[in-house]
Amino acid sequence: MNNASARASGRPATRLRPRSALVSAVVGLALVATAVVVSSSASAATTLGASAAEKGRYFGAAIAANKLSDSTYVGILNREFNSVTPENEMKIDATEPQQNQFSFTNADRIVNHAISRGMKVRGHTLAWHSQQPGWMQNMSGTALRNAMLNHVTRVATYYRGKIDSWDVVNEAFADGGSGARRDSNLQRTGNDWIEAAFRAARAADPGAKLCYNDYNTDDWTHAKTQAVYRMVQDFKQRGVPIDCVGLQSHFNAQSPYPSNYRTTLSSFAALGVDVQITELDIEGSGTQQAETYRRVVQDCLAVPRCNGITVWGIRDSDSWRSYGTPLLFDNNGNKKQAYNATLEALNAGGTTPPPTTAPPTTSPTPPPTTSPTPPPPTTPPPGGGGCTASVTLNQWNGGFVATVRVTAGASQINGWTVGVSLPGGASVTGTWNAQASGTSGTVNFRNVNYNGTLSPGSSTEFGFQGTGTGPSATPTCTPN
Ligand code: 9MR
Repeated sequence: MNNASARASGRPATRLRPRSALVSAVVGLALVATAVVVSSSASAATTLGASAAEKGRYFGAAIAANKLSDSTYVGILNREFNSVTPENEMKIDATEPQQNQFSFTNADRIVNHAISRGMKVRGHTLAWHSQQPGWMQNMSGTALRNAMLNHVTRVATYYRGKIDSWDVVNEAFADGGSGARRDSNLQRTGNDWIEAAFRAARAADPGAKLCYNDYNTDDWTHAKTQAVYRMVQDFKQRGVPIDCVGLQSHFNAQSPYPSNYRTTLSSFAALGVDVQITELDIEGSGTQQAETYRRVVQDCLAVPRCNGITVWGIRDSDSWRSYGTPLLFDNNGNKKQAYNATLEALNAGGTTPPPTTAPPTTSPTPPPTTSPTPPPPTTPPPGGGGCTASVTLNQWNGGFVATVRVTAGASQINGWTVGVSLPGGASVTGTWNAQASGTSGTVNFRNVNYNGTLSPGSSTEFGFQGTGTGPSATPTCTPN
């Protein structure tokens, strides 16, 4: 057992992330370059990160700052992974050991290593009942709530623009069948502590995806999974800024890979959030272990919004459960059978479109990574009613995910239809939080029953995934 026991409606449609934009451009170039190599040699990707990138995803590892001087470790890290999570260095006890005295030295070593190599960073974690420094463990009530919010704000502000996804809140639900929140000093500050943390994180770093992260939330039938699902659903309905759900996915005999794992991934995704597998490790060995890794990867690839997998360590000897040999590399850094199955499954692809068209032989330009400037949200359309829509794009070579924000004008609307004009050759392969008519040309997206009513000036989001190049024109919006 564990001993530790998307994009939200609050998110601006355009984001100013100069550093990330640069990283995206570099990654975009790398993606195109990878595709060129793939097509000319007709061979599959040879590393986890490169293969995941071809599917518009990342493949990451939890890493420790004190191992960055280990050349075997760093060699594997730099070769195989395109995302990292600091295993302990961003936790509350590490970053705020004394109240209001922040320490980022070790976390910075990891962040700098990652960013200088174009890797994403998952921030872990801003608010958690565990690994609190002594001063925080002894606090309660309003003082603790304010200290927690100050911590979230200061740390997320310090790393603003550098973090792809933050685990804003970690492990806040109880184990067992209750579906209740875990009792903790943070929970006792009031049930709204989680949403307060998310709002503070959004204000501090509007460009980072904000995740709720937990363990034993892999089996769709478990009360804990259902409880997290209801919280995310509630947050989406009330406009609490949440973009992603992290499933830790620590699997062993007591907590095995569940056959309904894909249902769990797709059910969360259907709420309009990304799903990330954040701390994957699978105890065992040989074929049994390898086949479980294969299934996890296949499940993620089958769900368009499962956009990344992180394993919780590099070699078995690096694992918090080293006795269970749960990782992809052995103690000497050699690839295990589990590694080969993982890479094979990544290369085999999934429903997410891999690059299908031959890239140009001339010097390729990276695909656009952002959408055009959306219409100013403060100007209501003529007559004071109506609605507007804007789109943000995650484009890779051959596919894209579009997130569309629908905003009501000066009057309440009770339904909306958004028209999106797709470039030639593009086609929609999946939609969430809306009903699509058609798959190519101008596609109309109509609200579903829970997001049609928008009070004046308020907004909601839906999304779709497609092959080819995503939309570049501003969508139209018409009240129903
Ligand atoms: O892997 C981490 C280990 O080095 C720490 O000692 C431990 C302390 O709580 O935390 C481990 O990471 C945990 C993660 O932060 C949250 N999910 C469970 C992970 C494994 O315990």
